Amino acid sequence: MRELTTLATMAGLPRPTRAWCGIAAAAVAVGVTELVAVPFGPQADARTAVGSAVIDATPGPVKEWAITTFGMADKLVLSVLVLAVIAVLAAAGAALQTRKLPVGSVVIVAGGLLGCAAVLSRAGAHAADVIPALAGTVCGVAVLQFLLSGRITDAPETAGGDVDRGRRLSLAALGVLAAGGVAGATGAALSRRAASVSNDRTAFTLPRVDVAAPPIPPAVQPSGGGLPSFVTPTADFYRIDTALSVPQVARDQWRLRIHGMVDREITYGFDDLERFEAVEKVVTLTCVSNPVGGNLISNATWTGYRVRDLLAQAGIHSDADMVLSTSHDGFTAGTPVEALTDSRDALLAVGMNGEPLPTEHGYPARLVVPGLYGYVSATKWVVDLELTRFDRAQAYWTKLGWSERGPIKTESRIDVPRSGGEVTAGPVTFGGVAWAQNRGVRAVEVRIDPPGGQGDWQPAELGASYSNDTWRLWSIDWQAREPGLHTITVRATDNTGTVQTPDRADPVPDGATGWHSIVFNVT
Ligand SMILES: Nc1nc2c(c(=O)[nH]1)N[C@H]1C(S)=C(S)[C@@H](COP(=O)(O)O)O[C@H]1N2
Ligand SMILES: [Mo]
Repeated sequence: MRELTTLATMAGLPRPTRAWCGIAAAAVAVGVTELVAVPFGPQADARTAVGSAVIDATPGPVKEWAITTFGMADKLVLSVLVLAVIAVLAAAGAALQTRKLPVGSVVIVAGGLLGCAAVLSRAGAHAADVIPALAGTVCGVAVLQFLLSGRITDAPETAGGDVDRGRRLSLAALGVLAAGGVAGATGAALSRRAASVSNDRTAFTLPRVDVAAPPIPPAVQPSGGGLPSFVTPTADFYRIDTALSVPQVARDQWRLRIHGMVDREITYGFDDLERFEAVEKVVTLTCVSNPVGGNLISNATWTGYRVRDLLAQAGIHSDADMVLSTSHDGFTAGTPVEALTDSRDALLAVGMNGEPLPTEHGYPARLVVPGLYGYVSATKWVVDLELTRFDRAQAYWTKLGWSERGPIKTESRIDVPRSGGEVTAGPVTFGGVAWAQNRGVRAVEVRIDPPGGQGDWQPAELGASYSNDTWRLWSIDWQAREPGLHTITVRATDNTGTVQTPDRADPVPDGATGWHSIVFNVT
């Protein structure tokens, strides 16, 4: 008799209500997984593992599209997307579930097994790390079976007909959904807290600098408001990486292994670094994915040790031409040996703007190589340097179709006015930045086209040149007269005399080119 009622109830439940139950059950599955994962450690977090697996499996062009479209919000978008896909599948499964065909439960089990597989595919995972995902799956299925069993809708006081029964079930599902959400958020927060190296970081005092960076003259900043500051405040520094959760590496856990084509393999602990001269350098980092006019470029003062000094102890073979650096989370970059050993003083940086590296910028140590895009040089959370050859090894982005070499191209950007901005007639100051790291910027020219016409190239006023490895700020005074839409265009010339090319190139495979233009309205 019970069987019959249940069957009838389930068939009688509207599809949207059942879909709701599916979403609620999935929330419980994810929430319990997150909560149970706390004592296991970050490697047992199935949600992050799935996200990371998605990042790894995403084709290069799609990754590039995601970075240029979402920029630094790419990880948030991915996390929301993963949860949305789970919700949609769970909803569809539950909507189709019948007594004979438990589609919703099958979907949850399949998702759970995928989660387990993702966990096991990550570096450093143990068999036991699938326990949280299994526990989550069992709870998710149990909750779905319970919600759809009819036990809520069949309670004796359900006399008000289908509408009431549906509403009561929807409310129950909502409660379950909230519980799953709270469990998940709590679990994620506890995991983050447990793994966090923020205390380790706070306790770290930067080494006393042996070779200080030259002081930064105020003249690096030209007149005119709205320009970025020459040194980017750490909080505003762009961030790009493939790490869905920021790797947490404590100093006493950190090792840097140097091996491959060397006379003797060396492994440094963090304290071993004190033997080397501490160097401070101001270097502008740039991402290869920075579109023309984009903001994936920032400048900081870095404190660290010359990579050259660290490598010298190992004795580099003369036929090695690449250093393959690997991060704690498995990212790799291939950097020419020359760029790491010549006079540009590539750094193993431990400090940024006078503070320990922020975790998201590579704590406790990362590479900073003047003149090269980050994807071939700036490995964060770096733990391994292998001396090898470009004809033997490939790095993360090179495997996906990016160029094996990534020297930064001569480019410039307009920061003022803003695209589509309004400018009132009278005197105004426009400005922006220009960069050609390792060569340096010699000149910046600006062209302002009036409505229906074309202006002449005029030299911009340049902020003082700090070094060839840093960007240069520019500004230009202008009289706004004629009302209407104007176009402003900028181009830089580097110290080799090369003028920034007008030819548009995509960020793939080795960096965007083209002139940055902005349309503004004089009123
Ligand atoms: N471990 C790791 N290091 C990494 C990356 C990464 O994905 N993982 N991305 C690189 C890229 S593409 C860039 S542009 C720089 C960005 O450094 P930032 O986030 O400190 O600005 O880091 C580089 N180092
Ligand atoms: Mo990058």
